[in-house]
Amino acid sequence: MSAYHPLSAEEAIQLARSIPGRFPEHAELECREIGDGNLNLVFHVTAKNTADSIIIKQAVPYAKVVGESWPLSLDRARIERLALETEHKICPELVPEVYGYSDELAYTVMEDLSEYTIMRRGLIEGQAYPKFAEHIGEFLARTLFYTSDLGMNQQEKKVLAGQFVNPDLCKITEDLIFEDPYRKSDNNNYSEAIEDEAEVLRSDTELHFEVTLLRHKFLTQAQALLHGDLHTGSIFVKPDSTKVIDPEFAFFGPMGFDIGAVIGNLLLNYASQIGWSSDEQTRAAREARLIEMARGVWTHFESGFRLLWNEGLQDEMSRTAGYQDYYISQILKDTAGFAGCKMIRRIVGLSHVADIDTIPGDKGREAAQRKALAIGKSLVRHHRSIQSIDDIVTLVEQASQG
Ligand code: SR1
Ligand code: MG
Repeated sequence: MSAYHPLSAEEAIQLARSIPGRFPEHAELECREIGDGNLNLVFHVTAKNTADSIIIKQAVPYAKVVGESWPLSLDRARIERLALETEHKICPELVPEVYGYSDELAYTVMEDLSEYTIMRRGLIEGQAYPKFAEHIGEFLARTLFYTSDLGMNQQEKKVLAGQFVNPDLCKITEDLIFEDPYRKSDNNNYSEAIEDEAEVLRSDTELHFEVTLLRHKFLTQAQALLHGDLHTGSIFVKPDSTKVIDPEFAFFGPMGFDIGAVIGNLLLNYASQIGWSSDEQTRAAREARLIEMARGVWTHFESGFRLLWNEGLQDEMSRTAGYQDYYISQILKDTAGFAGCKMIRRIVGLSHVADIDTIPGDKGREAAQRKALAIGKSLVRHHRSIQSIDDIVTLVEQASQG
């Protein structure tokens, strides 16, 4: 019989106490459940008179956002923990440290990042993060290169990929991102005001063709270990530091899916700017900053990835002249397509983004939704012909002008 049960605050405190070296011996500990995501419990355990603290994240056997009618495997806690450990080894500065875990109770004890801000929140507040593109570009280049057939032994990669078989969470993505927005589904969620847009998404067969190509890549291309849900709610930021959290959707998939997730979410914030009541100048400055951030994510990824390739390539055949350029140009096309899919799902699908949903006025919110859809559709539609990051920027700017 499984010992699994959701932890109580008291159990979380006992657990915290059992982690060696985290709290002074007689510290008085307090615990709050602070999970506000879609899937898990998150306990914040703090010591009363010192700055010591930890996080305990525990999976529940269903999707919290929907309820017990949507069962989800607890194995995702093991996958998340293993992904955190793998990513932390590759990028120690950019991923929280794991202090302990139980696969049976589906929890992970990890570094507390309370002094950071969730990036989505920071962007909504108009904060600038000048180091973000460099940091996330490095995270993407290193994690994707070192878990691919380019950067690791190919037999070991197959064994590692076996530990990241993640059917339940991949199914969420397959349905919510690559299928539901293009058909009638009880999962979908959008206001009457954009019913015309939803109808276009359901009937546009040329768009369906492009989405199907991207969906097939997601289903079949085990290129590297992906974070799998790299939106701005999975990233903690400070002006000088970035930490990537929440890799429970991790699996071996196409690299562009992670890069596209970051860029798509920056572009969702870009699209939201029209709905927030800032003056023209502020809005234009924020939009320009977001475009430069999106551009920077790609350019830092690309330069980092090329450097790792040139210095650490494990695969002899990949030294073939022209192959590096070809490989990177394919990742760019995928990045654009996946970014577009991610934008579309956040407007008409089950799970939205606060950047747009919390816009106070109906008209401003609708304008932002339409803009996000226009950009998303354009990126999906044209992804196979994209040659450079400038092409992506041009598509975004054209789609924004209607
Ligand atoms: C049922 S889970 C909904 C969404 O939340 C996660 O963050 C993923 O993006 C997923 O698609
Ligand atoms: Mg998450």
